[in-house]
Amino acid sequence: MASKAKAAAAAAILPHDALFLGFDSSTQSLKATVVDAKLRIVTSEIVHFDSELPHYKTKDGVHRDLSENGRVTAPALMWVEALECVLDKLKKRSFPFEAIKAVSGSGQQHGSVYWKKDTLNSKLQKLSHLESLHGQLQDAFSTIHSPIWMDSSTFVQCKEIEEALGGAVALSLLTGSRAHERYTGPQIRKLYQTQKEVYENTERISLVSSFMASLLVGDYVSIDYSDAAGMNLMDFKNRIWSHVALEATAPHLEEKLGPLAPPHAVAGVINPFFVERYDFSADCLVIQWSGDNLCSLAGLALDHPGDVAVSLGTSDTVFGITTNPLPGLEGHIFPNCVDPHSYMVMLVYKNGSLTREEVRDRCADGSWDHFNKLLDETSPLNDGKVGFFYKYPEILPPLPGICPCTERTFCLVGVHRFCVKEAESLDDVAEAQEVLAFDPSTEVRSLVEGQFLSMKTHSQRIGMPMPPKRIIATGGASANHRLLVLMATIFGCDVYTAQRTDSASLGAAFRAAHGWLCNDQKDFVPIASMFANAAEDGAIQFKLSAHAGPNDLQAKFAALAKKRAELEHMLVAKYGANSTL
Ligand code: XUL
Repeated sequence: MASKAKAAAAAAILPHDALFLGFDSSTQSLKATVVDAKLRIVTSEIVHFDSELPHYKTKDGVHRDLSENGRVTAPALMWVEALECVLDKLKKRSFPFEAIKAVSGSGQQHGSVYWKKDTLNSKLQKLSHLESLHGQLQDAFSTIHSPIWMDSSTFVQCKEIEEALGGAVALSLLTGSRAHERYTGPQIRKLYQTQKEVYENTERISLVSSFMASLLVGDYVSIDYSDAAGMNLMDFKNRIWSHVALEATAPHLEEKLGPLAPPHAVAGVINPFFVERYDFSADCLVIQWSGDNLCSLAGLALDHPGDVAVSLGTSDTVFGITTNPLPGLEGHIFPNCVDPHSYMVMLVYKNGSLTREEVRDRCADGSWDHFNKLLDETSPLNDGKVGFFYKYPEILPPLPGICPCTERTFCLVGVHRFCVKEAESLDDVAEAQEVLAFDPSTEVRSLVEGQFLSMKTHSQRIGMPMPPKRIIATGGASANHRLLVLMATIFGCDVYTAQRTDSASLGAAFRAAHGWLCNDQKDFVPIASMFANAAEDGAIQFKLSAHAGPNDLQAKFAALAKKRAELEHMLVAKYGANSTL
């Protein structure tokens, strides 16, 4: 080990008896995960909103407003009560709260909480341990309905904000993403336009992450600049609020948002409420909370540019670290929450496991074994047979049209199949004829190769180094080894697997330890040096599941990826002709 790295690792040693607590305030539950100084998981606990807090009457953790298309909210008070509930559960098990040196957390991204005027002085800074937290805060919000990431009711506001900023690309270049209906800026604008009195009566707007941190500190906690990139309000390169974006959103917004903070910073010490009730140590630090996807990046121990995670779940998600992000119409860019010099780029596909299951049911009698056999019957590259499977309207690529009557976007669904030849040039590919059907084995391979080829192309387009350094695969479908082999060949790197499903709360616990270290060293400490001191049986060990594969095959896949991208471009031009993209 070079002497600089040795010194960093030596500085990154956590006190041997310390514990670090990470929460994940997600859509359906609040989870707590505790790690020790060697980053081994000590314990975890969870509260499910629907079943354990039924009086909030949520379904899957949310309220769907039947009177307004696309409106999805959650009651902020439920998240407060969940915090008490999860801590009560740990207390019942005689958990040694006093050993916790620092706490941090992960929150579902984009959701916003509206604190009513005068709440800070009269309630939040005056918490009494003799009463419940949710009892004391039940009248703390100017609206009890917090819009969350599932909301898609702000189409109009997205267009207004994009127009005011010079278009979707300009907004993305400034804030890291084009306007998205779930993003907080468009949500705040809608609240300002449709419930002005609520907006006026709000003294502070928090994200779910900074809201939960505020409860622990008993004061308003800043929004961290990683989660802030999910708002369409922050100049993501300079990590400051963008005045043009603020003005295009709502008046006097900066004073309601408060200052931004680095994600590894100390937000404060834990409020006496938690010391009295649960026996936390009075000097336990609260480290800034951040967004769930960002915390997952930390939980999967991605710590260098070129590290990528691919989650094969209901929707497929790809995220990774880069120092050279390329904002555009696709994907999302956030400052990395464990490294001030790099960024996390993220792509979300709607056609993930449900689309794989649809092809399995149609071609393989509903059996994964049969699906795998069909995959084995065909060779890599599928003899040039390329497919695009959109069971659901896809985000990547977006294929939207604008409905002339409602002016709402609609997206095309369906399957598009093409045959291309190895010798063809990209111009020839643009002329390729669509075919109506493939045989079952060709269909199966064109689906899975297509999904990975698309991930590779779009990741590269948003600035991910290619090939990646390594991929950590997660999610249900990562149990299928054949998919991992294909992923390794197409991306051209080794693929590791992580079987744990709690990367967000685990990442929050790692971030608590990391924030504590940075504070202890009075300087930023690279998280990699903290990971270097983890135990062999710690939570950052992953299994090597598939090797990169032969170079010549990788090169052929790279050529096929280009041809597929050309076909995709053609589809967007054809079906997205009326769109504003
Ligand atoms: C990310 C997003 C979701 C939520 C889920 O942009 O909207 O992944 O963070 O909690």
